Amino acid sequence: EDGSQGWLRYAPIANANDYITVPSRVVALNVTRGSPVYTAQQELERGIKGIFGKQLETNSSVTSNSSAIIVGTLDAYRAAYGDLEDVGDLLDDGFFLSTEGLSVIIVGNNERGVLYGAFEYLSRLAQGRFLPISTMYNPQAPIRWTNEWNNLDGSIERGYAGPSIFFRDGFVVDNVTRVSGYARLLASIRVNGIVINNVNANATLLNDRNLQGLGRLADAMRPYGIQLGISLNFASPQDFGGLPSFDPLDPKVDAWWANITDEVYKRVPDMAGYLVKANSEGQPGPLTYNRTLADGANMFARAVKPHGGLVMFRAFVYDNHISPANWTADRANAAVDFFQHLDGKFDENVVVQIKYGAIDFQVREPANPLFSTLRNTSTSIELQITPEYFGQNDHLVYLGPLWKEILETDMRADSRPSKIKDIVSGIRFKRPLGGYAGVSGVGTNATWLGSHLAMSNLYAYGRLAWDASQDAEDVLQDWIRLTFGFDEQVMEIITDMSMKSWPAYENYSGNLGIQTLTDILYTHFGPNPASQDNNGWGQWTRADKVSIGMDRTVKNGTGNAGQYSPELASMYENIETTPDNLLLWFHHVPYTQRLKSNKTVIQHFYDAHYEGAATAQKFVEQWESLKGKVDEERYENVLFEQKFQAGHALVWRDSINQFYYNLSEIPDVAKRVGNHPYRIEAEKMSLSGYQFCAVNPFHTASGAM
Ligand code: BDP
Repeated sequence: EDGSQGWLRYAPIANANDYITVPSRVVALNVTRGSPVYTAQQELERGIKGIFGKQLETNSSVTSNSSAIIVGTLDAYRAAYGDLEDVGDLLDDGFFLSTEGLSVIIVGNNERGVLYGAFEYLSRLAQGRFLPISTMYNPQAPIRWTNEWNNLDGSIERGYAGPSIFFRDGFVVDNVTRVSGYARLLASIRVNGIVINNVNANATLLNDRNLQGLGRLADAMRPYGIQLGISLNFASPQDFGGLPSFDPLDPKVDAWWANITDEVYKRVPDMAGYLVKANSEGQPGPLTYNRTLADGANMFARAVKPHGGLVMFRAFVYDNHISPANWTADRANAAVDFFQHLDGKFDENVVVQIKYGAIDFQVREPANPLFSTLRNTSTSIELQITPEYFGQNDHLVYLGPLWKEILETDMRADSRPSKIKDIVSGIRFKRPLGGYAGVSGVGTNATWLGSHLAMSNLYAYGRLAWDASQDAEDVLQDWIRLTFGFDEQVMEIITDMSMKSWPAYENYSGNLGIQTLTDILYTHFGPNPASQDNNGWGQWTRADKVSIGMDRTVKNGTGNAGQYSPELASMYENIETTPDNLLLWFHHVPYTQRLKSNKTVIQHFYDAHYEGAATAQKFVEQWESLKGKVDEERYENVLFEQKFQAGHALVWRDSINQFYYNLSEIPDVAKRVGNHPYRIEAEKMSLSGYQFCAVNPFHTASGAM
């Protein structure tokens, strides 16, 4: 069990044949190799073989008194067998699955839907869900993509699972086996697009050899109904094309993009579209020429339009040289400041892709106010599967509950129900497009993400992108059953650990909306609260001797609260009505400020850090209770990670508490902070072969005072 099959293990179910009789034959209504319907047939053979030990017959047709698993598009089904009742209105990618009759019927509105239906059927069987059903499944949004921040040299920005599966040494890889394997996993959770390269894009992706390579990658994904997309560097016409400018309103630049886009589509006729990060963190963009972001986005939109492509234009636009001395500057305002006046000015095939929070994938952020600001522009939400700010897979953090909380947030636009999930599906503002982007981080590590338990995040991402109304714990439990089997204790323990993991991580990292408090300048790993101020990136805590938090009120602060709809704005404007977990996001308060729990802010910091770290210690014992119930390979691997997390949670706890104790000089009422009788300080040990060196940040070191 090296994790390479993810949740598609198709482990045998003891006596499965006693519970259900699956048909002995599969009839695919398209047997062209490489078509998703053909893939569905292959997957059914593989799955039924694994779960039931039974080899399906293929290449036969069905007669009225024999049973089969029939897979095909609705049109193909009707042509072969006449009408099918009860199907309902299938949308693109939707499907109908019926296991109630003699035959199992899996029909999709398109071929991709057929494949999704086959995976759904297999997932039910693999989970022992044998009760007959006839159900229609439709997606909530058309765009369900991953974003892979892969560099051409094979490294992955914010990836923690080894080198890229797409690129090596400047070029697309030759061997695409792993890419097919990834496409298979993603198709099973109904993801339909992969943007393969980093948003900090390198224009040499567009050279001839790489364009050929893109064709190869798209060919590997197509049997799984997954379309390829690419990230572009805005300055490509100049840096790569040799033009004197990259001004989006320069006709020569426009022509250059039209031409290179034609070249891309020659190799990848069904390319999904472009993803663009512009004028952000040093990346080039239209503002260089005093053009608007819409001018920039629409230039790409014109180029892909004849080919049916989309432009995902990122709202993550900000200047990373913000003056920390400027108390009214606020990076959280940037998205609305840059995009509000452009609402309605984007071409119809442009989607503005918005990170879930106003800053950057932090442990706790209010939903990005841009979601309710853009009414005449299609939008999508960007979630991060790769846990950049969440312990980078050395800590267990199941993100399903965080994503759910954001997706269920009601933005109250025009005082009407306006949940984020209904905004990005296009329903709330009646937009034709919308959806999800998940920043993945998959690499060549056998486990895909670098950790067995982290795969629940990839799984949950696909499931929620298809239907955000699903419960994060239910989704998790499906994943556990598929990944670890049916043992009740395994189910109970992994559920408990996973569901406690985000609150635990929040407790021992940054509380009350102060942000994650990681090292902010580069690694984003481990505690470094001091780095959160006096940097140009605008992730600030404004902590001093007596007070902490960003004042984002309209009355005295940066005005960020006012970017929300009036109901939310007035809630965030007042300390009394701001939820405790966002208090320091919106307000600058004394450490002695009382919370709704009646604790002071500083005492809450101390207590939460002890609680969170204690939960992480317990994860080790909990996991150890599964010895013998989980195969040795995964058991040892996860145990190693949990021990690391337990230790690192203590480092987090002590450094954050010590840091704010040093700053505020307010003692912990429980007298724990600064007092570590159990600890053996390195300075007190006699070790041979070691030498002293300064640790940065100092408060993560032993004996730091
Ligand atoms: C930040 C990452 C950085 C990305 C950036 C982005 O640290 O590596 O390039 O987001 O989303 O969180 O563009």
